[in-house]
Amino acid sequence: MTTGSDDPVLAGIAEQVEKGNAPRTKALVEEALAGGCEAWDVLNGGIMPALRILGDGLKDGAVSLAEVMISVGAVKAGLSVLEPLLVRSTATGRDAVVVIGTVLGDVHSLGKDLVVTLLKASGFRVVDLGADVSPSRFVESVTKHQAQIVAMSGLLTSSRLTMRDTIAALKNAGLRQQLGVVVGGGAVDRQTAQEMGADAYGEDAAGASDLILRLVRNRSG
Ligand code: B12
Repeated sequence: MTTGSDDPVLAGIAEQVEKGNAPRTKALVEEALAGGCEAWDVLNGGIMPALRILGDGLKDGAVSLAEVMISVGAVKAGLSVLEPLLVRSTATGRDAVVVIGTVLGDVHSLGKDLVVTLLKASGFRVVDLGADVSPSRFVESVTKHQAQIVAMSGLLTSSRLTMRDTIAALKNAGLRQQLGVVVGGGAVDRQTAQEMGADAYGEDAAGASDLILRLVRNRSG
C-alpha cells in the first residue's frame, strides 16, 4: 500500500505504521526530525495518512481490528517523540479547567490524547476522563472540578447521540449555562455540533486551545 507522500522518510513512517513496527516508526520519526522536518509535518504527512488507509481497510474488511491495534502501538511510539515538540510550538499559558473525554461506547482515544497534550501545554488545567465516558461521569467531574469547559471526542457515528445525551445530562444538572461545550473527532462536523447544541466544533488538536480560549473569554466577558 502507498500513502502518496513525496518525502521518502515520511512515506517510510506511513509504511511502518501500517505494518505496526513500533521501533522502526520511532527511528524514522527521529530521522525525519533530524533531517529538518517539522513535528506537525511528520504527524500530518507520515502518521495520519497511514491511519486513513488503515481506517479504509477496517471499513472494507481488508484490515482486521487486531492489525489496527498493532499499528496503534507504532503510532504511540511515534507520538512519544513528537509530542514534546508539538507542545513547544503551542505553549502560551491559560488556566481554565477543561474536562475532556471520549464519549460512552467509543474507545477511540488517540485524537483526544493529542488534544489533552496540547491543552496542558497551553496552560489549561485538564481533567482527562479517558475513553468510554458516560454522561453521568462528565456531570460528576464538572461539578467536582468546577470546570468552565467540557470537551468531548467521538469517532463513531453513534457517538453523536451520546454527545447529545451528555449535553442533556449537563442541562438537567443545571450546569449547561455556565459551561462551554466543544466537540471534535471524526463523528462530528460544524453542522452536527450545532445541531446537538454544542458551542463549538474543533477540527484538530492544533486549533483546540485557541478555540477553547475564545469560548472561555466569551463566557466570562
Ligand atoms: C485507530 C482506530 C481504532 C483503534 C482505536 C485505538 C485507540 N486507542 O484510539 C481500535 C482498533 C480500538 C478501533 C476500534 C473500532 N473502530 Co476504529 N478506527 C481507528 C482509525 C484507523 C484511526 C483513528 C485515529 O486514531 N486517528 C488519529 C487521530 C489522531 O485522529 P482523530 O481521532 O481524528 O483526532 C483528530 C481530530 O479529529 C481532532 N479531535 C479528536 N477528538 C477531538 C476532541 C476535541 C474536543 C477537539 C477540539 C478535537 C478533536 O484532533 C485530533 C488530532 O488533530 C479510524 C479511521 C480514521 N481514519 O479515523 C477507525 C474508525 C474511527 N473506526 C471505526 C470503527 C467502525 C471501529 C469499530 C466499531 C470496529 C469494529 N468492527 O469493532 C471499533 C469501535 C470500538 C469502540 N467501541 O469504540 C470507523 C468509524 C465509522 C463510523 N463513522 O462510525 C473508522 C472511521 C474506520 C472506518 N473507516 O470504518 N479503531
